Amino acid sequence: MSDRDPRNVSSQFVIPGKLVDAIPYGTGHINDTFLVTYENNGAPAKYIFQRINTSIFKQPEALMQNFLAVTKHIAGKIAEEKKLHPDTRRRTLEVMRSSAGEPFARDAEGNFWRSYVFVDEARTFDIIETPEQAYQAAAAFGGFQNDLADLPTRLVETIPDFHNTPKRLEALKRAADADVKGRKKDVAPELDFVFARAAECSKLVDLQAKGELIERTTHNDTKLNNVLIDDVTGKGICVIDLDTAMPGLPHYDFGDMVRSGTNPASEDTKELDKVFMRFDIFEALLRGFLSTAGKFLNPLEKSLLPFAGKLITLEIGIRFLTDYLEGDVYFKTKRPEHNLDRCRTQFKLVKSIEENNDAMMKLVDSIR
Ligand code: ADP
Ligand code: GN1
Ligand code: MG
Repeated sequence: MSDRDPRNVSSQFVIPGKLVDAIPYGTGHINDTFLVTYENNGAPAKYIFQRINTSIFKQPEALMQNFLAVTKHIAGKIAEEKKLHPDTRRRTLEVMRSSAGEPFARDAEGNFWRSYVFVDEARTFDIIETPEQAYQAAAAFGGFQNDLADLPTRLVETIPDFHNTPKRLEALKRAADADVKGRKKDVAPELDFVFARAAECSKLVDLQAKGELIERTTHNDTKLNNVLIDDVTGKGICVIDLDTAMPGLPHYDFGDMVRSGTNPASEDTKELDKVFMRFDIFEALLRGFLSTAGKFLNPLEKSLLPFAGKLITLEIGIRFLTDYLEGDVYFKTKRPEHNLDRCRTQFKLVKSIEENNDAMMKLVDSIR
């Protein structure tokens, strides 16, 4: 058995029945995810098991406390809204406990594992196919922020400065100066692309420092495959991947939706001519997000949503480029140039977003 096998830890969770199958699942870049099937009284029951990447998430216990705070608060909202129908248990993640009562368990190698109930009859999309899917996913992420607007506690920052773009830029400069893998010579155009936009990197954090933008509880990893879309209703039923739920700006979430949702090609394609911003998807994301988050966003926050798409796309591109220069130590990769390919798609998308700036601003102004 590999040291990354949920069978090494499953007996520590209080889960009825017997484990009958465990397969790797999903396309995430950080944790190891498995779909695990149990048999309970002759009926199958599915769970997700995840090995938390503790070289990235250095405080897994605190992270799981965030996880519980978020899921309990959302469950409370669902009950409050009297939306108690058969779907209630599908609308937020239900964390399984260990026999010690913890929301995680450790295997013999010290790996941190968690488990939650698999939400059936729903799926995620790595590439958004229709404006309707975009609308529903964005409405779910906006609803997530809205539900957490009155969370009584400030969540722990599981990765400090996660969306601090100027700090990401500094990290890129350090990686380029150190050039530990001798890769800098291959990325001159990409470095020029970033440095030509350096002044814009601090726009949001500067406004926050001046008190003009307000910290909220945000998800911070709103890749559109982090919301489950119901097979029957087509609605965004459950927001998942809560590792980075923590204090942030609403723009980080909207920006990452634009980054991950508007591009019709994959994040790591080499066919850059296929990468661009689909305006109809942008519009659907904006309308969907405002349908639920519009309740609490002030006019300044709203007006900065188009900029957020550009900034977060640039930021993730900077992170891929940094990881390429550092020798692929952060994101999972499958080929030597994987991070560079990812960086290039992000920068191509940034260009396309820039070209659409006027139309995006006009649209956001027109939505009341
Ligand atoms: P990662 O950090 O690796 O992205 P996620 O938590 O996003 O991990 O899970 C990976 C994939 O597993 C998701 O994109 C989704 O398709 C699926 N998934 C995760 N949790 C559930 C769940 N509770 N029910 C159904 N599918 C899930
Ligand atoms: C990572 O874990 P996953 O694959 O959902 C990363 C995000 C990036 C994304 C790029 C904790 O997300 O910040 O936007 O890859 N998560 C972390 O695809 O760094
Ligand atoms: Mg994910």
